[in-house]
Amino acid sequence: MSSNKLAFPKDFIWGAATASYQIEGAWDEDGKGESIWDRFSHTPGKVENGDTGDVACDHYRRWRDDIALVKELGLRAYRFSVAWPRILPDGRGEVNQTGLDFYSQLVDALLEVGIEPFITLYHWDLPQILQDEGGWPVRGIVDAFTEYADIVSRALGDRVQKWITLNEPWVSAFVGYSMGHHAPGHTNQDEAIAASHHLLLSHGRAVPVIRANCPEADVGITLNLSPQEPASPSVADRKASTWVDGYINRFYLDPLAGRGYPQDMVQSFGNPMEFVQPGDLDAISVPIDFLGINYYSRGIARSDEVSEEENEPRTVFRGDEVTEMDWEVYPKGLFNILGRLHFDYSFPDLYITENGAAFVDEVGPDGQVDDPARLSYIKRHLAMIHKAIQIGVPVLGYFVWSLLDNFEWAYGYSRRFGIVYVEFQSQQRTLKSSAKWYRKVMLENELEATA
Ligand code: JJW
Repeated sequence: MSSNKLAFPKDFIWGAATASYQIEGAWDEDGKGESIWDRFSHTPGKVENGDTGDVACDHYRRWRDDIALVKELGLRAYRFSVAWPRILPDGRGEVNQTGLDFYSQLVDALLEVGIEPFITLYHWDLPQILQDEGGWPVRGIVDAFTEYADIVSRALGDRVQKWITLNEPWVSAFVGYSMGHHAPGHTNQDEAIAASHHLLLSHGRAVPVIRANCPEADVGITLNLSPQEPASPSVADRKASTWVDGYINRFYLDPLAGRGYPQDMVQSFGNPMEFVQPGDLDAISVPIDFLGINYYSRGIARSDEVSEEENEPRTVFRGDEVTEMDWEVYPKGLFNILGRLHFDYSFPDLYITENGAAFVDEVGPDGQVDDPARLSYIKRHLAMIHKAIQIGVPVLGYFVWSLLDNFEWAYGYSRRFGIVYVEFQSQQRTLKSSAKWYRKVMLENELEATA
């Protein structure tokens, strides 16, 4: 066993990420409007254990302590999202200044301690009132989002330079409108496809608005990307794999890269996509300054079709190391996807805007939380990023998901992704051993890799 040091570029941006609905709580305070996640989580049967984001990590009240924590950890950057219904309780129109002030103070406090804010404008908490008009499947949402992006970038653009329009539009569109596991809980694929287009168009329209309000801005979008492999070399399994890749990855990457919608997917969906209007594809492919990547795992696709070669191997080796989400730990997938984005798609600068893992944590008798599995997960993914940088992929930064244990959507509080443990009754925060280790990595700007 040899040990070597993997040094990162000297200006590499080390961070951690959160999202408004997952940490803030205060769901109806200070003039905030209802979001689709308030409505969804308040609907019995939608979220595990009946959990809601009503209180979450109580970050809306404890934000000063949480920034002190971020400072103590030695993070260079902090990625958080703005809750649209705090800013515009009616979705558009009247601005709730108290909501804007909350984020303005947060930004000031971060800058004061030398931490760079990365703002995500939309991380799934759509104002319910806009959903009542039809939500993302209806084109009117695009103007509402552009107005919202204008208001926030006007207010914070003098101090914030890193802007992410959307987080994981595939999850917003398909998990929310087609699978129904997320808000608003619909199960209509045509709605999801229309939602997807209006999400991308909203992104494209917001980019120049943010740039106009903040000439120094770097603007990007964050996608959940997951490389797909066929379960066997059979034609049927390879077709299945191409399909899932088209569904999760290409349906977003292609239009953003100026390639238009992938025709195999348009055909397979059987949706004429008549909501795509002249000029939309140009708007969507507006040049971005960076692409954000949320990476958790790969997928292994198999066809339901019974193949002719019945004795062929039906499942490629799937590592038996999985997280509490039952997602395979597969660091190499991150290397693969980074190479593809740079060498095939020629995307500009890349940030890993999320990577991390849920594991069951136990508080020891000494009050410590030892989480070697999470530490190892993060370490091996960082090693893959280092490897990608070595071959010329411009990865500028990395954000652990998440700073804090928080509300993991349909799983409620049952899945802990934090590098900081949260005891939700007392709201006490405890650095897990992964956080202490990460602090050292950031400080030294290098990773001790064992090979
Ligand atoms: C749901 C697929 C069947 C989050 C999903 C697919 C079908 C049960 C982590 N990323 O909390 C959720 N996360 O808010 C953003 N990444 O449905 C941030 N991907 O499900 C984190 C993927 C995800 C998902 C969740």
